[in-house]
Amino acid sequence: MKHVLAPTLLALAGLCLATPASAQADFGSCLASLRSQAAAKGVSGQAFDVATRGVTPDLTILDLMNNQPEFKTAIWDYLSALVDEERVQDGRNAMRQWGQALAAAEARFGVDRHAIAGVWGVESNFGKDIGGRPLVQSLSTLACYGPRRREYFTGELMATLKIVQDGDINPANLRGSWAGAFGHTQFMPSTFQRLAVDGDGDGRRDIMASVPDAVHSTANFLKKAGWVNGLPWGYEVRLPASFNAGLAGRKNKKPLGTWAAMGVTRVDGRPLSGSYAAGIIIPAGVNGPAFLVTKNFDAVYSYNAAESYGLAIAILGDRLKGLPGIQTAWPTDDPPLSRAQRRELQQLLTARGYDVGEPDGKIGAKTREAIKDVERRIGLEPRGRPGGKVLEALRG
Ligand SMILES: [Ca+2]
Repeated sequence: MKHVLAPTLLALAGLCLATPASAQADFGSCLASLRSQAAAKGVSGQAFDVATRGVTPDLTILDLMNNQPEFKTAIWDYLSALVDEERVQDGRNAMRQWGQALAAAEARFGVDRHAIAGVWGVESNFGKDIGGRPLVQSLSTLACYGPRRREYFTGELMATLKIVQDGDINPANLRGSWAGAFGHTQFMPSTFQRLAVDGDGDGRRDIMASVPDAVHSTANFLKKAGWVNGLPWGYEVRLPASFNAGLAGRKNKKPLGTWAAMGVTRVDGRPLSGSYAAGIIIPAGVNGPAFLVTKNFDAVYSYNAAESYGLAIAILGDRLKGLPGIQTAWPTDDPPLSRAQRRELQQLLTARGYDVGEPDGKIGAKTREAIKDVERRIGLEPRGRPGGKVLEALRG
């Protein structure tokens, strides 16, 4: 739920911001207008005033939008940070610790606990990375100053105020990403309203403080998105040399027998058999890994409407089940880095005198600029990409 704004929408060149003092004055009149909209949505004036008391706009959010990387992240870079050994180990620990809650959610909604854990791990790193920005502040900033989609963020602000008014979550705890996704499941407030459920039986839905509430809510999301109990999400396949790439696509589902007749085989050597339909996706083209995907992949896909994202959850779930990760090599000669390797890269950059901030494995604007410098020196296009060649150069 984090990526509600496509990076292309965030190229906000020339965005003109008011000075802080006049922004503050504008913000006051913007809030007054939001207050009457809230009243029309059933949010009491008192609840609105309590939630917005002392709130100032957070203009750094608009800077964050501006600092999105300008090139599209390759799927292998995306996956190598989201599904690395560290996250698999953290996931095993989380599944052990919260085994009862996961089993209860699986039984209640008929959704595989590994898929639930996959979402949890990718969305919030099992609750360790839930975002620390006060939701009312972020969403009122975006509702008042957002360069696009102000109506959308106004709606999310209204949903947030309802959550506070209904007493599900202590407003002091209501923090999340700059775009307003929050909690272990990183639901947007309107998604919370539609789909969050009580998992621990205390009568409240609290995806911030209660892991059982979060995993039950995730299971409910996947169930409502069409998850079929007992159906695999899919698996990696090998395509025949003659495969027509035009047949690829999540939505182009065919019976397994049709694919088998074309010469598609499972990469693990098991037979392609089952009485369901599936599509084939080739995220990096016919020369990279290929996956056969069922309706359950669509359910995971709907969490964030991105193939790469759905694949991260699916593969993490597989790894947590004890299955191997992706077998086929990605079509690149510059291998992607895990988070541990990204931290090493940042430490090496620091040792060379670059200011990259804390080596946290997150590739922010400072790290990108430093990497661009190294890329130039070793004859690569300066893109700010944390890749194996840059790491090797710094090690040497
Ligand atoms: Ca609860």
